Amino acid sequence: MPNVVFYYFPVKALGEPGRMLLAYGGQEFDDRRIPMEQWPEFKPSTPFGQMPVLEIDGKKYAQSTAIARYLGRKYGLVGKDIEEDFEIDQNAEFLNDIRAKAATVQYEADEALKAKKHADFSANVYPALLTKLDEIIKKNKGHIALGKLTWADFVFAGMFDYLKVMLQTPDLEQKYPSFKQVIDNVLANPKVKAYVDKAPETTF
Ligand SMILES: N[C@@H](CCC(=O)N[C@@H](CS)C(=O)NCC(=O)O)C(=O)O
Repeated sequence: MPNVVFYYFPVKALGEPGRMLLAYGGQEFDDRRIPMEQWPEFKPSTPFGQMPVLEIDGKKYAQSTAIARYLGRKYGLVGKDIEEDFEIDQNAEFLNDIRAKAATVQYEADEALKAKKHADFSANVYPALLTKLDEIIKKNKGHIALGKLTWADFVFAGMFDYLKVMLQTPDLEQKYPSFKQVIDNVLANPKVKAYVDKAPETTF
């Protein structure tokens, strides 16, 4: 078995999809959670000055979506042809769009402006995006694409708590029960469930 190290901050956010996919693949890995105070020293050793980073036998792989797609290919969580793969990519990009929109609010430094932006996005931006996502998941019977388990389900399930924090909606799965279906479908895999059960508890 290759020597695998997964580097990320001590949170789920963009790191959890990769960790869950490694667990799905039955790949043992060193789950290296870099504390913020060690980050400045570690940062220059990463391909883009960012985490997550997946290291396999000394070779470093970066960008969370590329990592998820790579592991998805490795473990058969893909489509049967390039058209099906396109559907996974397209819907995974849509998840990234939602995350990116919410991040513009979450990382606004000015608290008053952040509150204003949140109110605006909650009224005018998030509802259409979340309704569209709900439709996609319902059409795909509890999955992000292709009506079956793919790596995009792991992207969603892994970053779900992060999304809830950024959307400031702790009851997101109550509002959209289909979202919970995706998470349940990922956790239905015993290896993923075992990883999640023993992983350090973090809020997002
Ligand atoms: N496009 C990148 C974004 C990665 C990213 O933004 N990582 C953040 C943590 S979520 C980071 O490393 N921040 C520290 C920094 O930029 O110094 C990906 O999807 O992996």
